[in-house]
Amino acid sequence: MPAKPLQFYLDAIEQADLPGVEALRVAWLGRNGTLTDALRQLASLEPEHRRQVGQELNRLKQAVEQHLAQRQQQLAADALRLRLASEAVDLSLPGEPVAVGHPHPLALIQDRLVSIFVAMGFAVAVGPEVEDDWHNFEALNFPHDHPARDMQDSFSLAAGGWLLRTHTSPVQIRAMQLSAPRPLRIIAPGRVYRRDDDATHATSFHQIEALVIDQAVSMAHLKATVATFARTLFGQDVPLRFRPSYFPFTEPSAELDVGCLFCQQAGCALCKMSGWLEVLGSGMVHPKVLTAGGYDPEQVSGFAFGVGIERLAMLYYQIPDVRLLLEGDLRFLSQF
Ligand code: 2NL
Repeated sequence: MPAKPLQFYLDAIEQADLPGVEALRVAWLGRNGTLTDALRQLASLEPEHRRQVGQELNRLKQAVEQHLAQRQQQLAADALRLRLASEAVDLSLPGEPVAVGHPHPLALIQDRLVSIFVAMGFAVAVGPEVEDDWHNFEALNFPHDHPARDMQDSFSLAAGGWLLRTHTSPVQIRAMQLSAPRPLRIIAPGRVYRRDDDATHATSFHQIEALVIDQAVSMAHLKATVATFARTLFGQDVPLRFRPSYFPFTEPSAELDVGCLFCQQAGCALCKMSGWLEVLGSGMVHPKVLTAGGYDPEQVSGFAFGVGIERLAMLYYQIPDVRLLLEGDLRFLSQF
């Protein structure tokens, strides 16, 4: 097929879009392109004729190649300019702020408590949330029909007599069994479960329990430890009160109150006009509990105490409703 005049090619190129330019290049200059063919057919011409036609064809080919390249470059530049215009980035605008997460107030308080006890030389112990009756109740001197078991109404699993731990004490029983007869100084932080659900009780909450076992551990050690803890958390001048109490796993037992942080003991709704807030329960480890943990109550003694983390967080941050700690509302949580 004879080549067309240059203008034919230029017109076609001028009309083409980006894929069109490539299609034209293939149609003219590809392996079976019309210009490629024409050049191939030079071979069948007579020599003097061939030279002249060859020159014209090659000039044509060069011109077509150059215009194809030009058009392609121009179309690509146009497309880029268009895209940049539609995706314009204004570098002077403030960036999209990245929402940075932070610890939950319960985690903040738990970390704070753990630090205080670690500074006093306690090690941190953890254990299973699914427990057996022996570790959760029996070893802690809860008799089978003792009303204390009702006080901690538990969630039992359908099979095998397992239950969700009602306190972190079973972690300490397990730690005692692992380390007896050596001295022990541990805290056990963690989630616990009870079948309580009213306005002030959740079915799941958090505790830290502490346990010290050694030769000649006394009530004086207990008082000094909980007083140091309360003063570190609430301030050196906070009023403290030690009050008799009862737990099946300690004898004697006592609770620690701090002077009401809200009314400076003048009397308010939070302290129910008493001037005092209950912070923790404690006592000297019952001999039967020492025995269950593998210790000889004739050789060693111990003290233990338990702190409710939700309750402490509410006191510390002056949070009026426990549900705020459980709902995950960012308007509340982002204040910490
Ligand atoms: C409370 C009271 C308490 C304990 C927890 C304990 C653990 C072992 C042995 C003896 Cl292994 N006692 N724990 C002792 C007294 C009180 O918790 O009101 N907690 C929120």
